[in-house]
This record gives sequence, C-alpha cells and structure tokens, in this order.
Amino acid sequence: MPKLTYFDFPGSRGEECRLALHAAGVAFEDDRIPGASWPNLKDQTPYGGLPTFEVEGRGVLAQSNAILVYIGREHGLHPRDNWLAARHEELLSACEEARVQVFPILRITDPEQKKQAREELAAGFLKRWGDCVERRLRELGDGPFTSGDALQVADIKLYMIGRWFSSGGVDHVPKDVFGGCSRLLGVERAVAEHPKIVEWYAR
Ligand SMILES: N[C@@H](CCC(=O)N[C@@H](CS)C(=O)NCC(=O)O)C(=O)O
Repeated sequence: MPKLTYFDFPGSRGEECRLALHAAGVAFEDDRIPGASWPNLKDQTPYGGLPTFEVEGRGVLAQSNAILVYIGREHGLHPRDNWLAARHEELLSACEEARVQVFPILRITDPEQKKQAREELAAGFLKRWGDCVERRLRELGDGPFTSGDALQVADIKLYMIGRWFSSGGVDHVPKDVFGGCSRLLGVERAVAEHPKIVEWYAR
C-alpha cells in the first residue's frame, strides 16, 4: 500500500494529496505524524518538508505538486493532452506561489502589524491572484471543474486554497476575498460537492 505522510490536520498540502488519493480510489496508508516528532524526521525527508509519498518498489516522492501530478497521471485525474496538462500544472504552481506569499504573513504575531499585513494581503496579493486564476479558468471553459465536468488534481488544489479563505478562518482576510471570481468559486463548490470528497469528510 502506498504511504502518504503528513501532519495530523485536515488542510494544506497533505490534505490535498489525501483527497486526490481518495478521489482516485487508491487505498493508502494515511501516516499522520505528531508535531513533536517532526524535528527528528525533517532531515530524513528529501527537502525537509511534508507531504511525502512512498510507493513500494519505487521510493519516496516529495513536493505536493509532483505527488499530485503523479497520482493524477496514474489514475486519470490529470489531462492526457500535454498542453492541457501544462495549463493545469500552471494552476498547481500558482497555488504554491500563493502559499509561499501567505504563510510568512500569517506568522506575524503583533496584533496591529498582523491586522495591517493581512488586510494588505487581501486587498493586494490575494485580489490579484484570484483575478489571474479566474481569467485562466475562464479561458479553459465553463467548468464546473478546471477543464470540464471531471474532477482533476488541479481542482483539488484550488479547492484547498479557496476553502482556506472562504471558511473565514483567516482573521482580517474577508471570507469573500475571491467573491468576484465566480469560476474559481464554482470549482471550489464542485469539489466540495463531489461524491468522493463528501465521502472522505463523512468518514
Ligand atoms: N514545496 C513543498 C513545501 C513543503 C512544506 O513546506 N510543507 C510544510 C507543511 S505544509 C512543512 O513541512 N513544514 C514544516 C517545516 O518546514 O519544517 C511542497 O509543495 O510540498
């Protein structure tokens, strides 16, 4: 059985890989490590981060986007056409770019600086990011998923980013920060309503 290793929480890079595996119908070992054991494990991972994905007879794969594309290619959740696949991979990269911009700002603890930085993030980077993704998604058609009516790994990654903010869980970032991005919101909704995703969260 392949093994997906990540921290024990239902979000971000590890959760999107779990969702992709479940959506693909792959039985996998859902290895959730306690935060306290991470310092000892960090240097044993290829790049010092999680998730990692271990496949018997092959080895360990790191980097969430590489893991998602591998799962997608193996199980029909990534386009076969090279150009369309690259358009999906562009969106995967855009999601990682958003995380790299957002995480340092979320670590600010001073209340005043935190509020200001998050408001600037919402009005600046996130607004532009949403508009760019929205434009690219519209170019790919009417959906409801990234390029049609079949769930792909890019949809799952976009869902994780959308849900992060639409859940209202990030103080000072309005939950409707992507409110003008109907196509992006449509992808988020379609993933949330997909039977395999509903099934995962009903466990
Ligand atoms: N580019 C990597 C980033 C991996 C990463 O930074 N993961 C975070 C969790 S989402 C992590 O391992 N943090 C702990 C650390 O960096 O020590 C990916 O996409 O997988």
